[in-house]
Formats: sequence, C-alpha cells, structure tokens
Amino acid sequence: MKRRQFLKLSAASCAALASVQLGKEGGFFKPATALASSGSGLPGSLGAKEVPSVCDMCFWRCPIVAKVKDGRLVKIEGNPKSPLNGTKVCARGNAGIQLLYDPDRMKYPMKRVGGRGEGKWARISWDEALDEVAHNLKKVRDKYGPHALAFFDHGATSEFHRAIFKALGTENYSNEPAFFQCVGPVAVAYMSTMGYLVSGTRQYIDMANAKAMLLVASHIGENLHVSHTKEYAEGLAKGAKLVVVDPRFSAPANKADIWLPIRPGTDTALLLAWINYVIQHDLYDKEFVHKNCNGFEQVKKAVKGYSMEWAARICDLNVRDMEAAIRIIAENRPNVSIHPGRHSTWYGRGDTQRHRALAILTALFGAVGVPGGLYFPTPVHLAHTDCLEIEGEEVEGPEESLKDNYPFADPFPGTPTGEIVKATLTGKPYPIKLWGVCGVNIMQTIPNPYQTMEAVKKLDFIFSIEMLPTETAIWSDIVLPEAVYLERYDGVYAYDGINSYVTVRQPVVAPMFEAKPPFWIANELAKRVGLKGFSCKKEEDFINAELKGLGLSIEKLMQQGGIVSLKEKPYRDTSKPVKFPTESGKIELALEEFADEDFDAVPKFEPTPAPPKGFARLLYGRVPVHTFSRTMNNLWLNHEWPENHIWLNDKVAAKLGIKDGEEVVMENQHGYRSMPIKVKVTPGIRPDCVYVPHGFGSRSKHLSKTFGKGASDQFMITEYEADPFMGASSHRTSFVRLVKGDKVLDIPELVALPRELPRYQVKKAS
Ligand SMILES: Nc1nc2c(c(=O)[nH]1)N[C@H]1C(S)=C(S)[C@@H](COP(=O)(O)OP(=O)(O)OC[C@H]3O[C@@H](n4cnc5c(=O)[nH]c(N)nc54)[C@H](O)[C@@H]3O)O[C@H]1N2
Ligand SMILES: Nc1nc2c(c(=O)[nH]1)N[C@H]1C(S)=C(S)[C@@H](COP(=O)(O)OP(=O)(O)OC[C@H]3O[C@@H](n4cnc5c(=O)[nH]c(N)nc54)[C@H](O)[C@@H]3O)O[C@H]1N2
Ligand code: SF4
Ligand SMILES: [Mo]
Repeated sequence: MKRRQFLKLSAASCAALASVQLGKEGGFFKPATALASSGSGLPGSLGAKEVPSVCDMCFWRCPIVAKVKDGRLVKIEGNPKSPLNGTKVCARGNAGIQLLYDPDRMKYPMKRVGGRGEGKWARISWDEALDEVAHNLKKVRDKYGPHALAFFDHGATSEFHRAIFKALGTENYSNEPAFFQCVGPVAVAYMSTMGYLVSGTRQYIDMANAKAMLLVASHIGENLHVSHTKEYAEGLAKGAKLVVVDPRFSAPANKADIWLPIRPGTDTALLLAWINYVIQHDLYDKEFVHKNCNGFEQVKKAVKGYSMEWAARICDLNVRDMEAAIRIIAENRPNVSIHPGRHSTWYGRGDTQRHRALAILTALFGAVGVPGGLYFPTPVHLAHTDCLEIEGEEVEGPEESLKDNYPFADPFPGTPTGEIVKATLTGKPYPIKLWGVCGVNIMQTIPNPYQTMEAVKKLDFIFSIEMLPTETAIWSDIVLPEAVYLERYDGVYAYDGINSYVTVRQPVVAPMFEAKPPFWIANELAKRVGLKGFSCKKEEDFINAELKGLGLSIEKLMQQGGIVSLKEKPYRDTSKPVKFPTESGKIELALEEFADEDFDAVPKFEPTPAPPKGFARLLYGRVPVHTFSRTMNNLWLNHEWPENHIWLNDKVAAKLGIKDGEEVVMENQHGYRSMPIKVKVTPGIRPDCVYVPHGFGSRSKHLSKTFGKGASDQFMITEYEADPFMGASSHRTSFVRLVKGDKVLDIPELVALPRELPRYQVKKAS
C-alpha cells in the first residue's frame, strides 16, 4: 500500500475506532419513564431520552449524548452538535456505562478496620463518616496549624472539596498530578516564552492544517483524545509530512516520514543543534523574528557550539536523518505543528529547557498564529461568581513555604507533591499530619509509592473521596463514595481551541447506592468543620451564574442541543506585529527572568544520568483504550486490553534468551521487584530502554477485574528528581533489569555511551 493511501485509511479507521458501536441502532430504544434527575433530557430520535452532557472518562471532556431508557443508561454517543467530536466517542467514552454499573464501585461510606493498605473496611453512615473527617480536620488544624492539612486533588470535582481546604487556610492544595506529574515543564516554558499556556486541558496546535509536524515523544494515537487525534489524522490525510523523535517505534513513528530513535534523555541536544542549523542555514522566518521576537542574537551566539555531529553522537542518531528531518519542517514553515508536548516531567533537571527549545524552534519558523501552527485560544467570557467559594479566616502563610525553592511555581496553583511527601516524612519545615485525596490515585501517580506509603503511615488521618476501591482508597482511614460523572453536575466546560464552544456536564441518571454529588459532600463537610458552606443553594445556580456572562443559561443551552459555539480568532494578521501576552509584548527567545534566578536564559543541554551497567531505562506511556489506572477495572475496557506487556529490544532478548510472550519480573536499581509481566520482543525499541504502558498492575483486591493483571511502571519508579523551576517530579529516572524464573538477567549494553554522558550511581531511593 502506498503511504498516502495508508494515511487516508488510517484517518478513517481512527474515526471508526473512536466510535466503537455497540448494539443495533433504530427502533431499539423506547422513551424513558424515569429520566435524569435534572429533567433536561431531550426526546431522542431512537426513542430513548437523550441527555446532553460531557464525558469524563479522560480529561479531554468530549461532549456526549447519553441515552436513557427506563431510568437506565443504555448508550453513550458523541453530541452531534459538537464541532469537534460530532457523534464520535472513543472506546473509553463509550464504556462510561460500565463505570456507572461497575459492581466494584464504592457504594457506601467506609471506615478502615485493618491496617492502612490492608483493604479491610466496615460500612458506616454518611453522618458518621462526615463527622469523623470533620473532627480530624479540626483537630489537626488546631494542634499543628492549617498548613498541616494537605489536599491531593485532580479532576472535575476537586474544586468543590478544595474550597474547604482553602477556607481552612492551608497552602498545600493543588491540581497536583496535572501539573507536578504532567504539564509543569511545558507550562513554565511556554508561559515564559510566549505568554500563554499551550498545554492545559486543551492543546492549541493546529495539526489539521499543518504542512509538516514534529512530534518529540507525544505518542498520539496511543495518547488518545478524540478531537486531537482526529486533527492529527486529518493533517496527515491532507498530506502533512511527519517527523517523530521517540526511542520507541510509537504509533506516530509508524506513520512518520522520518523516525529518529533517539537515546532517551538527550532531546535537548538534538533541538539545540537544530536551532543552530536553522540559524546558520538561514532557514528561519526573518520577518516574524524581527517583528515579534526578542533575544535572537543571544540565541544565535549561545547555540553556536551545538553541531549536528556532536548531537548525533550524544543522541545516537545519524546526521543525514537529522538534517533531512529539520529540512522537512523548515521547508514547510510557517505552517508547521511543532507539538509543545503534554506529559513533560521526564528527567527533572532539563525538562523545562527542552520545552523552551521547542518553543524557540516554533518561533524561529514563525509557526504561531498561522494555520498549521500554534494558535491563539478563544477568550471565553464566563461571569465570575463566588458561589463555590467558602468563607474562611485570614491565615498567615508558613514562615518557610514548600514552594520557596522553586522560583517558577507561581503563578501556578499548588505545592509540589514531592515537597508535601517529604515534609510529611520529616516534619520539616513544618509538620503535615492530614491528607485529603480526591480524583488522584496517589499510589499510582506520584513517583516512589514506597515513600508515599511511609509518609501515609506517619499521618494522623487520611481520607479519600473516590468512586472506586483503588490502591489509594485502601490506604485511607475513611472513604467517601462520590457520584460518577454521569450522576452529577460539575460545571461549565468551555472549549477555547479552534471550533470553540461552551457546554455543561449534567446528570443523566440519579446517583446510585449511597454515592453523593461533590456539591452535597463538600457542603455537608464544610458545615461540620464550622464553615458556612457554599453561598448558592444548588449546582444549577453557579452554572447559570457563570453562563450569564455569555447571555446563556442551562435551559438556553439545552434548547440548542447542549452546545453553543463561540466566536474565535485563532490566527494572526501576518502583516502586523502581534502583541503577545508577555511583559514586553514579544516572544522571549532569551529569558532574562530565567537568568535572574540563576538559570540559563537560552537552553543548554543538561544530561540526565545514563542507565547503570546491567540496567535499561524504564519508559512508559499510554494505551488508547485506558486512562491511567482509572479505567482498568472497566468490564469492556478490561476485556479489550486486560494487561500490559514490557517492550524489549529483539537483540537484547536474543542475548538474554527471552522469547516473545514469556513472563518476567522487573527488578529496579533499588532491588524492588514488580509483578509478573509478559514480554513483547520487538525491534521497535532501542536496546538501552524498556517500555511499560502505565496504569496496569493494580494492587487493590477490591478491583476484581484488574487486580494482579500486568505490572505497574509506577512501582518501579523509586528515583526521582525535582524540576528546579517549579518542583515537578521526574518519572524516567529509574532503571530495571529482568528476572526470569529465579535468574536475574543483566541487560547487555549494546550501544556505547559517549564520554559526555554521566552514568547513574545507585544511591538510596529518593
Ligand atoms: N488513551 C489515553 N490517552 C491519554 C491519556 C491516557 O491515560 N490514556 N492521558 C492523557 C494525558 S493526561 C497525558 S499527559 C498524555 C501523555 O501523552 P504524551 O504527552 O504523548 O506523553 P509523552 O511522555 O510525551 O509520550 C510518551 C512517549 O514518549 C516516549 N519517550 C520516552 N522517553 C523519551 C525521551 O527521552 N525522548 C523522547 N523523544 N521520547 C521519549 C515513549 O517511548 C512514548 O512513546 O496522554 C493523554 N492521553
Ligand atoms: N508512573 C507513572 N506515573 C504517572 C504517569 C505515568 O504515565 N506513569 N502519568 C502522569 C500524568 S500525565 C498524569 S496527568 C497523572 C494522572 O494521575 P491521576 O489523576 O491520579 O490518574 P488516575 O489513575 O486516573 O487516578 C484518578 C483517580 O481518581 C478517581 N476518580 C476518577 N473520577 C473521579 C471522580 O469523578 N470523583 C472522584 N472523587 N474520584 C474520581 C479514580 O478512581 C482514580 O483513582 O499521573 C501522572 N503519573
Ligand atoms: S477522548 Fe474519549 S474518554 Fe476522553 S473525553 Fe473524549 S470520549 Fe471521553
Ligand atoms: Mo497528564
């Protein structure tokens, strides 16, 4: 098959994959008798009541229509009014039904009766559960001060509960994993360089109109967000060239014109050599740089020493491919998508500067505010409401803040997770004695779970708000069962990318068992700790208050099928200079504010230590049908992809005598061993690393469908380093060798290590 044909096919098959169709359509559904508690459902063409809402099987939040028959959810489809996903949802979006009806769900408030982590619970009433949580919140605050309370939160419902922690006065709450385990480095790099955030919930990269794309990691297709993947597939189908930099033959590497199988941890060397090459060969957009950028001469001077030959040795690539790759991008400027990346907490030191280098390259090509490039988000004018604020007392900050060591942690919310864990363990600079957890599976999310467990053992109290009996739930003293996204309101969701719109999440069925919506839980808890609670009476009030800014209400939205489009201006007027939201109004190619904090104004290459002898670097990523650990117990998704495999280079496997499909155990540099995992023997990964899809290997027996299936990358990550800019913690700084039967197998070193790259010295786990 010719490549072009294949790409067209892949665009179509990708869309097909995105809407796993279940059940026959037409005449199958009858009108529902008991409808959604909101009563805002629309009569559906299929006979079932159709309720527009928003998916929450991952954070992309595709608009959906839920079909409810006799009070039971029978089908989820994309909202046909959505300009992004249309009627499509991905496998996970479709399988939301199996989250709602999962018999393993947290059904009632539970109190721990065994040791922490044992998973022994007794059912208690909501009154008892809330009283106990409130009592402990007050007790710890009164004894140790407000900052002894920490809240680990993520996801749609966290805002409700965070309001209590804020009102109690702690500085230790935040959107933890989404920042400190995910986008922290990209966020700081692009905010500082361009003045705006490119990798929040949405990513402002116009792949559908690109003439060429550069993906550094960014394994789109495995990392699956429906509209993002559709736009990428559309760009390829229209003929965009693709360059992929990844040590593994990833889903996009598979479609690339050029795949650069880079030595892990050396991307900045490649990017700096490319920046130098582009400047030396006059391959940049002079007019754009002249009109819109500061610091060009400084960059030119700083990167002069980074030659292609040097980078080729560091990155273990060949100069010919490196040159061909950057020429493909340069020739198509400015309509090129240099993907800013998303998950970027890889190596700690050097992560922020890697994304700075990507931002500089983007600016040199003028690929900002043009079709195919980075574009400008749509301003969304929701009205401000204090409905969801809870009044508290003025509290002074701690003498020494956990954020103090990280000059770029502000203006982002939250406190570095690593610092909270360490303060809990050591009591320094002040004690932390209570953790609340909501929407985060901290044992599967924050590196070094063994350290996290030690910290939890030191707490006076830990509670979690959960929908499933996860690893984190079994370490909690009290677990509060929360309604899942199909049973509750959350808030207004505005999509501010190309094809922008506004919509709301609303309940499609009433909460099951004794699960309660976040608004109710937080309000009840607030009252019991002596706070006033929310100023509005019900969820609809704050949603309507916010929508007012757009002249809308829930009712008006529903009259229009649940979605209203917004006016957008993603592209610039190329004849005029742009006013970027930086202090100078220009893109900052060299950053004095970095230099002021003793960082480099222009990125330098800072190597991360290479694997110790006998070990391979542990890499991880996504599979398209699962979201982290949260979907592993889903009946349909578990059926599709029940366990993960460890990718092992074929030459390494041959030397070790390991065959495809054989079972091994991973052992990391600190001697921790994983659960058994099957090997995928492949030439599609370099010999100096292995790859383990994330989220598998559950350690909670209560998750009956997924317990013990596959192995967790997370439980092998015992070494991490903080990003010195904002304190995010690295995840690709641990190493494994393999154990087969009772034999420990050292990984042979098949690629020579250049002198410039230091080797990791095994030290105590961080
Ligand atoms: N199906 C599904 N999709 C998801 C998610 C999910 O859970 N499930 N999660 C979403 C979220 S929150 C995020 S943040 C994103 C994460 O997805 P991405 O932002 O795409 O994550 P990355 O870490 O950039 O990409 C993983 C790839 O990095 C490669 N890699 C590892 N080390 C290196 C290195 O040193 N250099 C280079 N060049 N490549 C390397 C790996 O081989 C792998 O192919 O996915 C999102 N999409
Ligand atoms: N080892 C390793 N660590 C990683 C990553 C990795 O690839 N490998 N990826 C990193 C990235 S990019 C990210 S974004 C983070 C993601 O980190 P997390 O958000 O912690 O990931 P999940 O495993 O989805 O955990 C979410 C938890 O919230 C619960 N939950 C889901 N929906 C709701 C809800 O509506 N209400 C309540 N109360 N609870 C809910 C789920 O049951 C689950 O326990 O992980 C980071 N950490
Ligand atoms: S990408 Fe899939 S799981 Fe994520 S919001 Fe969209 S349909 Fe739901
Ligand atoms: Mo993420």
